Amino acid sequence: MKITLISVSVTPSDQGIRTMSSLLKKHNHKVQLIFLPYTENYKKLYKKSVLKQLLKKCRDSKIIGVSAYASTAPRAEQIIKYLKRLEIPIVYGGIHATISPKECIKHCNLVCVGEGEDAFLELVEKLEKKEDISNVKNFWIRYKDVIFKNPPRPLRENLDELPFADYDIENHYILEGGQIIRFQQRHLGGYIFFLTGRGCPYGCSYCSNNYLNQMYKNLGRTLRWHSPSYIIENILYLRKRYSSLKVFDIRDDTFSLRPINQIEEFCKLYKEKVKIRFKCLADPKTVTEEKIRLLNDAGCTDIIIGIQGSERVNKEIYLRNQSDEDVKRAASILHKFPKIAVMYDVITCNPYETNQDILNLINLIRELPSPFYLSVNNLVFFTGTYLYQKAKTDGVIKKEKDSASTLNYWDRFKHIKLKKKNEYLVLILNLMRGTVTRRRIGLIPRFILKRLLTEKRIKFHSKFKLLTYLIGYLVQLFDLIREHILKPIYRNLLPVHVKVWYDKIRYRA
Ligand code: B12
Repeated sequence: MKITLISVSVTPSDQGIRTMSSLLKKHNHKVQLIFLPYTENYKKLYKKSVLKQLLKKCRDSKIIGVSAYASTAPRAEQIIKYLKRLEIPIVYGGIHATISPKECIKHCNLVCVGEGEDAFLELVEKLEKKEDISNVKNFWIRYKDVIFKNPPRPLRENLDELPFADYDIENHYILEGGQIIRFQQRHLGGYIFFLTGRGCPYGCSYCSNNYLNQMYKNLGRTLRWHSPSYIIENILYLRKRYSSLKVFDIRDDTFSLRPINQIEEFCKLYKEKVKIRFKCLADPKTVTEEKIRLLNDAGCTDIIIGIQGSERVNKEIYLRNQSDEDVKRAASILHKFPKIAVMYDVITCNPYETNQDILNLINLIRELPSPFYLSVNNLVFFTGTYLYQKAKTDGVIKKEKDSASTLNYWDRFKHIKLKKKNEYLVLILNLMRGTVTRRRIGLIPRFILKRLLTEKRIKFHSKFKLLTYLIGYLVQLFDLIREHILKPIYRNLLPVHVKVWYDKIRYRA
C-alpha cells in the first residue's frame, strides 16, 4: 500500500514519522515522506502553489498521515483541508493530536492519539484488507455524526524492537524555496535530532509529559530507553551514510537521567566507534561528576540544562522538585569541564511569578560560574498541560490568545504585552539572554545589571511602566530587523567559513 507521511515541523528531523515509516516499510508498504518546513515562522501557512504540488505528490497514495505540534497545527489543518478533495483517508497524528483529539477531529475523520507505530500499521493493514477500522486502538474515528473514541494501546516496552528511523532520504521530499524537491543530504544541515529513549518521569506542569504520564497510566512505563548498543549501531549507520554529519543532537528530555552503568556503556562505545561530537540535555538533579566526566571524554561538547524558574516557582507552580542548591551543585560540576559548552534554559513571563521570584532567579543566574549561554524562554501554556488547566480555572486564560500559544518562546516583548505582569524584571531577564561571561550577562554588563536591580528602581519601574514599554518596543524593533534583515543576510549571503567563525564566537564564548 502506498502511504504518504507529511511533516509540517520547522526542521526535517521528526523521529516519530520516520520510525513509523521504517516499520511500515518493514511490513512491505511503500512510504513517501514529505517535509514541509518553514524555519522562521511556525504559524505561516503554505502558498497555493505548494499545496498544488503536494496534492500531485499524494494523488496515488492510499492513505495520508499528517504530523504536527500545537504550534504548527494551523499548517497541518490547512493541508488536511486542501487534500480532502483527493478523497483519500487522512490521519492527523503527533503530539498535538494526542493531546487535543477533540480539536483535531473537527478537521479530520481519523485522529491518532499517542504513539503511532503499531496503531498506524494496524489501521493501514485493516484498510488494505477492507476490514472494519472502527475499533482500532489509539484512533478517534468520525463516521458521519458518530465519533468512535478508541483508547490507546499499551506502550511498547522494548524500544529496541523498533527499526531505526527512516533516513533513506533518496525517497523523501522537502519544501525548499517554494518547490517540493527531492531530499538531499544538505537538508540535514550537518546534524540530526536524535532521541535515545522516550518519556520523562518528572511531568513538570508546563510540559506534555505531564499529560502523557496520565494518559498512559496503567498502560506501561512511559520512560523507556534504547540500549546503548542499539543507539551506537544507529548512529554508526547514519554517520557512515551521511559524511556531512558533524554532530549528533541527542534530544531526550533528560539524558542524564539514565543510570550511570548505561551512560558508561554508551560513552565507551561512542568514544571507541563514533568519534564525532554530540550534544544532550540534562537536569540539575541528575547531573553527577561521574556522568559528566564520561560524557566529556566521549565527545559531548554541549549540554542544555533546564533551570526553568525560581525555587518557589519550580516547586509550587511547575511541580518540579528542584532547589537552587541543585542548580548550583550541577553548575559547579559542569564548570570543571571547560570543553563542554553549557546552556541554561529558564522560563519567565509567567503570570504566577512575583517580582521577588524573578529577582531570585536573576540572582541565581548571576551566581553561576561563567562562561555559559543563557536561553530565556517566555511561558507558553500548551493545551492539555496541567498548567494550562490551572490557568483556565484561575481565569488567567480567558481567551485562547491569553495562553500565548500563538507566540514563540522568544517573542520577548509580545509576551510582556500580553501578560502585563512584572514587565520591568521580565524585560531585564529577557535582555540577559545570550552569552554570559565575567563581565556581561547577555546584552547587559554585570555592573549595570546590579544598578538596575536595586529595590528602589524595581519599585519605581513597577509603578511607572512607560520606560519599560519604550525599551520593549525598541527591543521588538531590533528583533524584527534581526529576523527579517540580518538573519536572511546571514543565511543567504555570508560565505560558509564566515558563518562557522561567527557561530563559534556566538555559541562558544
Ligand atoms: C526534537 C524536538 C524538537 C526539535 C525538532 C522538531 C522536529 N522537527 O522534529 C526542535 C528543537 C526544532 C523543536 C522545536 C520546537 N518544539 Co520541540 N520537541 C522535540 C522533542 C524533544 C522530540 C520530538 C520527537 O521526535 N519525539 C519522539 C517521537 C517518537 O514522538 P512523536 O514526535 O510524538 O511521534 C509519535 C506520536 O506523536 C505519533 N505521531 C507523530 N506523528 C504522527 C503522524 C501520524 C499520521 C500518526 C498516525 C501518528 C503520529 O507517533 C509517533 C511515534 O510513536 C519533543 C519532546 C519529546 N520527547 O517528544 C519536543 C516537543 C515536541 N516540542 C515542543 C515544542 C513546544 C516545540 C516548539 C514549539 C518550542 C518553541 N521553541 O517555540 C518548537 C516548534 C517546532 C515545530 N513545531 O516544528 C513540545 C510540543 C508541545 C505541543 N503540545 O505541541 C514538545 C512535546 C516538548 C514538550 N515536552 O512539551 N522541538
